[in-house]
Amino acid sequence: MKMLTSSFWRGIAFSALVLLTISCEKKENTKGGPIKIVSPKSINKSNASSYSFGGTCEGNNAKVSYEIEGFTKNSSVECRNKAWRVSGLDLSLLKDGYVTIKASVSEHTTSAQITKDTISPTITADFSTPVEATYDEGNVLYFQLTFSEEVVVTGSPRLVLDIGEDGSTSAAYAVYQNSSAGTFVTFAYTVAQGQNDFDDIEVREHMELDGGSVRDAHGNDALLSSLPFPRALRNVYIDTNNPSVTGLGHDFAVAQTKTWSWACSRNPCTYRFVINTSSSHSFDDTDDFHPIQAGAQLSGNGTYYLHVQAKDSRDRLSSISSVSVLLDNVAPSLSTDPIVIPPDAIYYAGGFLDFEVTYNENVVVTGVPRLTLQIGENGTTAVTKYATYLSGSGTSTLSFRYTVASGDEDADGLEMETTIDLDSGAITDASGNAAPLSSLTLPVLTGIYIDTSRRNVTEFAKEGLGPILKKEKSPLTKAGFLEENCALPSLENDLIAMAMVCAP
Ligand SMILES: [Ca+2]
Ligand SMILES: [Ca+2]
Ligand SMILES: [Ca+2]
Ligand SMILES: [Ca+2]
Repeated sequence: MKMLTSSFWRGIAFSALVLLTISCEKKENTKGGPIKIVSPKSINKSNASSYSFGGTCEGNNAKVSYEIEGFTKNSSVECRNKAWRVSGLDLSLLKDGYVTIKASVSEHTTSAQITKDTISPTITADFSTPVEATYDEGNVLYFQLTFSEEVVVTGSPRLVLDIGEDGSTSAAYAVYQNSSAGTFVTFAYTVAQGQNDFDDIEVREHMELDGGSVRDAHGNDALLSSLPFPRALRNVYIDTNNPSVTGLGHDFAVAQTKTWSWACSRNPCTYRFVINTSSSHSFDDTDDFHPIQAGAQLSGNGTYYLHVQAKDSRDRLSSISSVSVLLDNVAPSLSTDPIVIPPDAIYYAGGFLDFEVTYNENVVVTGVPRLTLQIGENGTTAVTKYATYLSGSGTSTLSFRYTVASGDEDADGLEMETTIDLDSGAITDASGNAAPLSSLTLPVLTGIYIDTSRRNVTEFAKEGLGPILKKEKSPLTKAGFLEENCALPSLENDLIAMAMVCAP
């Protein structure tokens, strides 16, 4: 009996608990809450005209009312299977900015704030490209774009570079570098061995997404139209070859001294060099490299050679550059032969007295050096005149000329000095060593006469005896021509002046 009584009360208590439980569930189903809005997306350019959102609820068939701030067609949906969803709303007329969404079921309400952003990020005109330089294997070329607003990058968008000489380029990719969100997007390209470009690297006009994306925080794809980079990156080169010595060349001019300077096709380099008289040179492995970039040969005669080798920071060696120079520190000397003087003759007004001076090597003339003549009676009436430099610079023989002037008279033979008057000019060899000017070796000058007071063959010609003109410079004898009243025996040929007969 006791046991029956105990079982009875336990049965009553269990039934009450079941009834209570059923009663509570029924009450909450009717109310439909609590309600939530689950992770609403931003409203952006692509979803604004067909926007969907929703959340969780409890009451099946309960009426869930929603309200979007600024939207005029707010309505309600039913809670089904503990969820509610609003689809296909055209929110394109809402202003960009923060938007509040509210949802309610019976006395339960909830809200969420989202953003409407329909402006796509754009690429601005601000950018940076690699600094002007020559890049080696392992060097990194950085490119940076600036967007109009912060962007989120996924995957590995890339810029396409054309590397190589024009006409034989190959594509290379500067790939997006992970970076904190912001308006800057950086791309990097690491130079690989074997690549070279000595006529500017080029960048193609468009970025490749390569399966990635560039969007703002609200899901708007960035507008990736033309990049702001110049197509060719001026003075941006790639050189993965071994270094080479630059700045050297053979000298074709003779010099007294020579100072060479050199550089390297890339920086930094160190160098070793030697100057000798051999056209080729091999360095020993023990010859050290130094940062020195100049060497000099300050004396000597003959051909000297500079040999330079460079080493870059990766211990790659250049080939040996060898250049030469011809040094001359020996002054010219005068030929021991007498100078060449005008032929013995009588010279008239307008006639030329031509001289030649010869050195043992080629000389260079600047200005108008001259030979000093004395025209007139020796020791009394003689006056100084000059046979001036005429031609011959660059050769070993210089020509000088005096043109007989009206009034010149010298009946006892020409005289001249044994020193060349530079008259502010210069005579040197090709390297600048001054040529000697004094101690000219003179031949005998006493057969050279000047007579401008008497009729000469030119004047005869003016009188109509044309053919005689050709013999103006004929070596007429002094005795034959100083006489008055010369007669012309015939006009048959140009030797007529030689045959001219003068009256006693
Ligand atoms: Ca935006
Ligand atoms: Ca190129
Ligand atoms: Ca010389
Ligand atoms: Ca004289």
